[in-house]
Amino acid sequence: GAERARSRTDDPVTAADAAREAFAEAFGGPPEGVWAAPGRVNVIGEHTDYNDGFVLPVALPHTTRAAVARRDDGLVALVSAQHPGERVEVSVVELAPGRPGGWAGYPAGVVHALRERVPGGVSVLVDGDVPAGMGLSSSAALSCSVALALRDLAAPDLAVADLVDVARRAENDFVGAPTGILDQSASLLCTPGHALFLDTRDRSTEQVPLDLRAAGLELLVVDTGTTHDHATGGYGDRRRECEQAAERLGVRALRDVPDVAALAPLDDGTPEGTVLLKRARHIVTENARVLEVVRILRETPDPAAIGPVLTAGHASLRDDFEISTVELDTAVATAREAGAAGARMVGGGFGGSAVVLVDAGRTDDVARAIDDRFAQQGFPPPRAFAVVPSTGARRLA
Ligand code: GAF
Repeated sequence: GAERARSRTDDPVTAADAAREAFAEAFGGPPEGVWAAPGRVNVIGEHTDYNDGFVLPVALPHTTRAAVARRDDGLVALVSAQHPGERVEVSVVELAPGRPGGWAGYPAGVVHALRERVPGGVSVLVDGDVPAGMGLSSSAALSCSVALALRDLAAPDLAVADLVDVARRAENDFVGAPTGILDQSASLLCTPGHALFLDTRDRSTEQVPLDLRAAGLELLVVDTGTTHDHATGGYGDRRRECEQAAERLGVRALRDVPDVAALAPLDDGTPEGTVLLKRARHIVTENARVLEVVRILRETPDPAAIGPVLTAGHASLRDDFEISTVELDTAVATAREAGAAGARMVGGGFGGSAVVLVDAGRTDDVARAIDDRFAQQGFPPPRAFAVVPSTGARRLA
């Protein structure tokens, strides 16, 4: 059945205390503060961010906490409660893309991006409960918690919105994952009870009310247990295909394509042209779906009406963008058959989670139907939990 999102983050005081204690144990003294940044689930607008398009994420209740203190010996010392025994120490001046790698690359990349502000170095303890590799943006939660900490401690002139680029540079240039700004924007800028409507071209935002509980709805995240890694493989391929399609169409970005009819020049009869047409068609229709969902949420008190748009988004990711998996397709189809209002895969694709919009009274039925179908198909058991649009990055203590 559906397990509620219950974690230490439900109690910020406990979460902050745990991080502070773990910091003291690792570094022999108290941190200067504790910060938290959430993972995200995108309501709609997938792979549009690096095409200058629209996105509509909500923050998860799950966060990464960073306990941080400045040092004066020029070292960056990194410890993670999720990777016990892997203490990383490197001097600020020796930080370079890929060094350190692994989980430490995200906080180290943030320190690298702000290295002039922290020449004496920092000690960082991170602790979190955003499921990793599930399309829920655990990496942005990690980098944004550290970015906000360094801003508060050493770069007060930076606005929170400026940290989107700090965290993105950590991911793109240091870790080497060619992502857009969806995840960092969601983690830093989301507010409780709202979805964040973001135009990734001009960075304008609107907080769109999304009170699921009042509408008797639940947003169920179904983690299929299949992982992805955006630093390798398909994600970068899709990004290049989108750039090629924009170039062939003579537009700055696929955002500038007004409608599907304008994609006709891509259809030159070659297999390559057919692929580019499909990739670009996903982006053009997905941008339209974001605008449609925002319109519905602004106009109707019944968010269930966005369900069919979410399901259409899944079909587009599956058939045109070709980044779904058999597990994700199965979760989405089963949710629909069990009476969900809508369902789609979320995040970068090639694994990860699906999101299901469902009447609160049906959540358990839907979760059970997915469990049963996965068992029948011989897939590993999925993990389902309900989420509410939660708070963006903040200082806890
Ligand atoms: C990943 C990336 F990090 C985001 O920038 C975005 O492109 C997303 O995949 C797909 O919408 O999470």
